[in-house]
Amino acid sequence: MKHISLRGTWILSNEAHGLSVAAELPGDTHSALIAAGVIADPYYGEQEQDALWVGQEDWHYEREFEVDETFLNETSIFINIENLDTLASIFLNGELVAHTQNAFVRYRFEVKPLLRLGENHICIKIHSAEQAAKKAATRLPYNIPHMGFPVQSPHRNLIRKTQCHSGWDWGPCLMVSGVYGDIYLGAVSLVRIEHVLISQTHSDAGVTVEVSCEVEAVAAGEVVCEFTLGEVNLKEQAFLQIGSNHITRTLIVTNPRLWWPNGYGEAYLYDLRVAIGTDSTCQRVGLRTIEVRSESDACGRSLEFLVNGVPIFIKGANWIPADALPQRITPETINDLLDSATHAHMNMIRVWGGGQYETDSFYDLCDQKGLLVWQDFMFSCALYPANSDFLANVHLEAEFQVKRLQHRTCLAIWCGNNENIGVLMRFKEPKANPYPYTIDYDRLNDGVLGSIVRRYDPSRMFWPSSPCGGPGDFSDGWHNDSRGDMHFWGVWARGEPFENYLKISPRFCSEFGYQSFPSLDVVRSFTNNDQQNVTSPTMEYHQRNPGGNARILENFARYFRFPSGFENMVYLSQVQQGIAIRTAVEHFRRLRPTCMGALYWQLNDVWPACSWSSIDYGGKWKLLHYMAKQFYAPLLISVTEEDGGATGIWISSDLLQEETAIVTVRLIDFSGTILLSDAFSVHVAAATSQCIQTYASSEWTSLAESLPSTTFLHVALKTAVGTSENSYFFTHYKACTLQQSHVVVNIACNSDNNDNTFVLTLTADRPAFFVALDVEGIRGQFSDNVFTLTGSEPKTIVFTPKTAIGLEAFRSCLRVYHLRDSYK
Ligand code: BMA
Repeated sequence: MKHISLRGTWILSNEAHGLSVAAELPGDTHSALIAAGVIADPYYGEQEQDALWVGQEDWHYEREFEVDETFLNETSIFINIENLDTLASIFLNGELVAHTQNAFVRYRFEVKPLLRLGENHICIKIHSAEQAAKKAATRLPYNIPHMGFPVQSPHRNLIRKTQCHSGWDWGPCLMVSGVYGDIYLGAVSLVRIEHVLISQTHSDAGVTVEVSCEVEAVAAGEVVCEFTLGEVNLKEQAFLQIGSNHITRTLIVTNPRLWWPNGYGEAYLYDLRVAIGTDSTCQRVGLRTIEVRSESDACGRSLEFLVNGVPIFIKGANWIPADALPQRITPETINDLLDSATHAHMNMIRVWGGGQYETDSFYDLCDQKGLLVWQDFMFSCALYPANSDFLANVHLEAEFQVKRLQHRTCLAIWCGNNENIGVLMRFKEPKANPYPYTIDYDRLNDGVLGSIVRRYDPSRMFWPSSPCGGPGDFSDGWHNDSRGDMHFWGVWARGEPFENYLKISPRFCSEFGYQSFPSLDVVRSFTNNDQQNVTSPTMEYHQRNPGGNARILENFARYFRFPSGFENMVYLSQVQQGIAIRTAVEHFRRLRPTCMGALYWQLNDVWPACSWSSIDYGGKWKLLHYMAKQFYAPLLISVTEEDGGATGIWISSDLLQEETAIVTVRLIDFSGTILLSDAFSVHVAAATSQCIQTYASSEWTSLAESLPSTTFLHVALKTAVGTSENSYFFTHYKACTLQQSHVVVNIACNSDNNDNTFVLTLTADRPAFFVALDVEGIRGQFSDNVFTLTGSEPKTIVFTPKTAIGLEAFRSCLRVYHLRDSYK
């Protein structure tokens, strides 16, 4: 296929404002206007307000390009545009090519008759999605509501664009437009490959891979088809008719190297090359089976993922777009975020339905890193129309995305939407008149999305909604934890205590979250000094969940002595967030196999803000992310109060083999005196959770007067393949008589291999809790963070900077926080 790229610099203009600026495509309007100095950075202060007008306007992108004779001589020339956002009219040399109305479709239009030799002109006129949505709302026979947010563009549910562009409870309202994917002209005289779909059948004889190609032929005739999968190769002739053709061939891989999710083995990928006539594609494909089990059982109805027949306890987080400005999303930012996910032992990412079907590089990286993907269709927190135009539009989108992603090794499940069953009964309109809304819901959900999955990807589960009880189950998944997947928001949204996580028993918890303030350097990126206070206008402006900052402070009062100063508030908010999510995850893991998954809300941020994320905007790990690395580790030791008041020591193992572990249990008072020390060896069964030891409360109370407020329990587990440590308090932190502890850090450059890492040795004269290290302004990661220094033994931590830095610069930026130090 011949190719003319239309990537590069275009002119972006707006007639009404007499504006004309240079703009990159792929790219978005707002990024171009920021670069040209027309609008200020909307992430700083409250400057988003000064950018709201941009989404209310129409914008034109245009440029010239050259076409030569050999290109023009081809039989068919088409324009390929991916992620054109959203309502646009494309003109070539002044002639209309087509109108578009869906940002999630790859458009390919024949343009040969409109092209000329030499210079050509292309113009993409983008109509304001915000204006179009308002207009569409006036034409509805009945109102179709959506959840609203503090700064928002209305009626986003009537337009097929990334729903969170219109504002969310963690994101700005930036109604961007532009083209975010590839844009080029392709020329062929025979065929172009539209899609390659695969199916795998595993047996003792090997893996049979059926490769099915959808091919568009511009001329009839014989072509050579070549299929190569690893070492297996097949070359044959095929006859093509003009128009759409399907070519299906079967390849058998004997002795396959299987693909495994992160933590279970290698994510091995084979190259699958398909060449048909003059067009060819290459995909990377892993050989594995994925089964989603949802079966009635004594507890209700399960939700469980099995890879290669092995039940996987799912550990992960919810993914939102990597940036509110699409132009800033690069393969590097995605790689960095997904690396952070795997380093915290995650094995699944949920691509949440209020965002976007992700870029090819996102799925490439998930395939490579062994990250399973829970893929929502892009519908969220709203009801949607089901008139024939809307359904036809959604049909195009779903068919394209299912065919595009079907071959992905990482793709584990298709899910119809985020929380739309829940909102069906929340809005006043469907409450008053449920029929049209319920029928509309089903027509779009099962009628279009479900049917398309069944047709083009029949081996994968279509899960109607998240949360839901399972296919065909319309019960209230929000409050019933016995079936399917659950979104548990009692602790954040209803202000319930963290202990309430221990009262639920989900089969699979696909959302639960707790907010924190962003890290100090991130706060400093969007505020001036005067605003660095948790109730300042800017800090409240960057909090989109009404009352969110107050909720964070409310729990300081519930659990902690009140922190002094802004820095300690930021620190404690991140510790508190980590404790909340850790409480839930430890419990969910102890519930295995009743519960088989935990995806916390949310991994990342679209802009610098107060939110539920574990990774700050820009990629810095919040303390929650370091704690996730601990609570998602394959071997986890945890402590809980058993029924009857005894203290139970638990080990949760995701390992597929048994291990022998040495467990130590120490009761230590806050001055550092060890009151009890137990060490024993235990047999840790594979892939299970077990209570390995209990202590009656009388055992403790005989050792210390006023035990709950003067002591803590430190537990540790050591095996040949890993370690885990935990500290357990008998009462709320604020009731504990913590003693001031002096933490000393010794820093050395790692001279071993000249790799510019720093080795920190920390000691403390008394126990110090939630010890957290921060280097403001320096990008990089600590090998561990947020830990207890018992006072008896030192701790060694390695810091790996992203870019080389000197010892003195590192030392001067290092700050050490711990709980007793957070208050006067
Ligand atoms: C969820 C999500 C999002 C939202 C989050 C926090 O349930 O699905 O819509 O951002 O809660 O409120």
